[in-house]
Amino acid sequence: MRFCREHLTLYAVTDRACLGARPLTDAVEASIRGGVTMVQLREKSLEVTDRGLFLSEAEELARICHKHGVPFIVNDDVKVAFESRADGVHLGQDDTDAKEARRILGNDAIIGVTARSVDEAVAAEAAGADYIGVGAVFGTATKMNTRHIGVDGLRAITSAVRVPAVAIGGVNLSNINELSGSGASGVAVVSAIFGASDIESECRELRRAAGGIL
Ligand code: TZP
Ligand code: MG
Repeated sequence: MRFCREHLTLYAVTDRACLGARPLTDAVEASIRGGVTMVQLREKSLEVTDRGLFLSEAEELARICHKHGVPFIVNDDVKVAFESRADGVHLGQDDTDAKEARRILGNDAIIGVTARSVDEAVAAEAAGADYIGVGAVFGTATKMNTRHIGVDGLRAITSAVRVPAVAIGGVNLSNINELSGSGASGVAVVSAIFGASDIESECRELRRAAGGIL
């Protein structure tokens, strides 16, 4: 799928810990009905404990996303991204290098890289990243080992690179307006989406808010 910065407007990043007993596939379908523009499967425990289940989940989400024309990205694991026919992969600083991921997944793949500083963002752009995930912009309980860089840190990064950047970390309806003028092309959201009691309507409101500030 051809990537454009509008795909970053409202980027849903999954976390089954937020869902309770609700099936992941239902949650992702609800988020798509609510208007998310890209979906990432993030499975921090399954990727270690049960790669078979990680892969079958990825295949199922890829099917759902493709049915709706929404790009589907796998977190961390280039092989699962390749085997599930995902549109791309999202890589942290300790994951596979973006150049190696490009070699494996090909020129059409969407490759995102997390950056928490200007240096990391410039290096990711030079390595061929299609977009940069920047954060944590606000405080978050979803990811422990992250640094809180604030909206100023986000602005410094968006000013330093040409590739689009998506803000991640603690983004919700009450703080999304603070990202206005930050240069971000969108927001990547975990708990405010998958922890919501009505995922579809939460996404609809987030999408409206994101459209207003970006
Ligand atoms: N990377 C930086 S912060 C974060 C990730 C994956 C977690 C964001 O989760 P939430 O629930 O939207 O704060
Ligand atoms: Mg990672």
